[in-house]
Order: sequence, then structure tokens, then C-alpha cells
Amino acid sequence: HRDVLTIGETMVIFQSNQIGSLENITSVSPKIGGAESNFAIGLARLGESVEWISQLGNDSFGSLILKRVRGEGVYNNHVVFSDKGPTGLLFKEQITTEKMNVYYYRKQSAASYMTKEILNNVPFESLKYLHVTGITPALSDSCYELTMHAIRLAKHHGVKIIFDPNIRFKLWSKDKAFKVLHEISALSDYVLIGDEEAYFLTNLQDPLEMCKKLDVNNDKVIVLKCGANGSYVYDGQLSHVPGYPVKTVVDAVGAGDAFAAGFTHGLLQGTDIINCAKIGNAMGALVIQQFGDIEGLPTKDVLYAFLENDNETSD
Ligand code: KDG
Repeated sequence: HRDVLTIGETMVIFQSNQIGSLENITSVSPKIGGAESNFAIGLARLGESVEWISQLGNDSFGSLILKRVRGEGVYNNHVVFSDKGPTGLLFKEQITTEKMNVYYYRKQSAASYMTKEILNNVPFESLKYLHVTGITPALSDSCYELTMHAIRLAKHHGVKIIFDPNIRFKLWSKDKAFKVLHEISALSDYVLIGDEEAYFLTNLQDPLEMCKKLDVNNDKVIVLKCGANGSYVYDGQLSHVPGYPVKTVVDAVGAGDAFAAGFTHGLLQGTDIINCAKIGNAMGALVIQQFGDIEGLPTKDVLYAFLENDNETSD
């Protein structure tokens, strides 16, 4: 039995161990990352039952990913290995301590060939939440169809949908992103969105106005993530939830996924949405203080100690 399901591509990440162009570096550390598996690992470390579905290449990178995700206690028995394409890769280039470039090698990857059939035999009836990102529908037409099929199945079984747009302009055109992200957002119960993403989707800048516009049918919770400024929660009324100041941001990639995991953990624990956002803010603050998408994701004990001591780790 799993409470949460997420579907998406995970890549092997090669992160440079030195500052400077990848042209000059002499060593990299292989890690793994992908918005959906980052989210799943975040939840699993907090003790929640979560399944991640993906299609991996029939190669060493694919088995590296599966072993690591499995080692985190994430359910993975619907993951498929395929010969249609290789496992996707990503390189993180640490240009300066503050600036990082990200390069994808994921076109026609195994994951981009996922189809909706991958959901055959997945027990939606026992789920509580489906986590959807804007990355999976951007990978290919069949991945878009898969995403919409997952949403239909979730609706049919009364499973709540948590949507994180995770806009990646390297993966699709602005027009297509705009159309599809609005389509999915309208079908979701919780929209966890970055302030710049909300600006892209609404062309508005005021938090209340953005939230109102995104809540097209007056039926959802909108959470606006504002980095160091914390987040806003909107459920007809807007509340600000302060963030946790971090002295040194080491690697900001993965903050949104950590937020989503913390927020969903709060929902599963039955706490109110303001507290869910507070947990999300704390998760984001913890993850950006370490290199890698998932390395800084806390266990439950670490998270609750951080929440009790407020921002202990940033001193
Ligand atoms: O949210 C983190 C992701 O951006 C990273 O893990 C890579 O999944 C990724 C993507 O498609 O950008």
C-alpha cells in the first residue's frame, strides 16, 4: 500500500567537484536527480510510503538509479527498463560558488518513451495523493498523454492532485508550456508554484492576484514559493509563511522538490496548510545547504529538530 505516487525521469547527475568550466575540471561525482524521485526520496526519508514510476535505459546508469532510489525505501515495482533509449544524464557545472550551469543529455532518453501503459496495474484506488510535475509532460507527446492519463485515473479514484509546474524552458516552447501548465493546474487540488513561474503563467506580480488567477475554479490551494522570503498559502485567503534564512546557498537545485515533499508530509500527517508550508520552507532551507539534489533531504528527526530550533543549521 502506498499513499503517494509520482511519475518522472531520473538522471545520473555528474556534479563538478571544483569551481570552473567543465572544460577544466578533473573530477566529477555521480549523483542522481529528477524532480519526481527527489520528491519521493524526500517523503521516504520522512517515513512516508511513496511510489516512483519511471522508464530507465538498459544500461549501468539505469541500474545505478534504481539501486539508489530503492535504497531510499521508495516503492519502485512499476519501474521499467527499456532498450528504446539510454538513461538520461545531467551535468552540473559550478562556474562560481554562486553560479551553476545545468546541461541535459536526455533527448530521446528511455524515460521520454514512456507511455500511459506504464500505469497498467498501478493501484490508484489505494492512493491518497498523485504528485505531478510540469517536467514529465514536457518530455514527449506520449509522456504528456501519460501525465493526463494519471490525472484522469486520480480523479476517478478520488486521489488528490499535487502539482508543481517545475518549468523547464530547455524542454519545450513557452507557448506549449503555458498551455499545458494551465491545463494541469486547473485540474489540480494543490498547486505549489515558484513566484517566477506564477508570473509566467499569470503575468501578474501581486501574490494575492496571482493566486486568485491560478485558482480558476475556486477549488484549490495555491502555494506560492518565494525562496528566502518563504511562501504564501492561498485557500480563498492569503497567508504569508516566513522562510528560514540560510547563510550560504550551496546548491539551490532541488529546493522546490524538497518543499513539495515537506508540504505533502504535512498533508499526510493531517496538519493545516500553513504548517504544511512551514515544513516545506524548512525542507527547502535544509536541502540548499548541501551539494546535490537529494543529499540534504533530512530524516524526520533532523527535520523536527530543525523546526524546533528554527534555523539552527544556518549559524
Ligand atoms: O528540481 C530538480 C530538477 O530540476 C533536477 O533534478 C533535474 O529533473 C530535473 C529536470 O528535469 O530539470
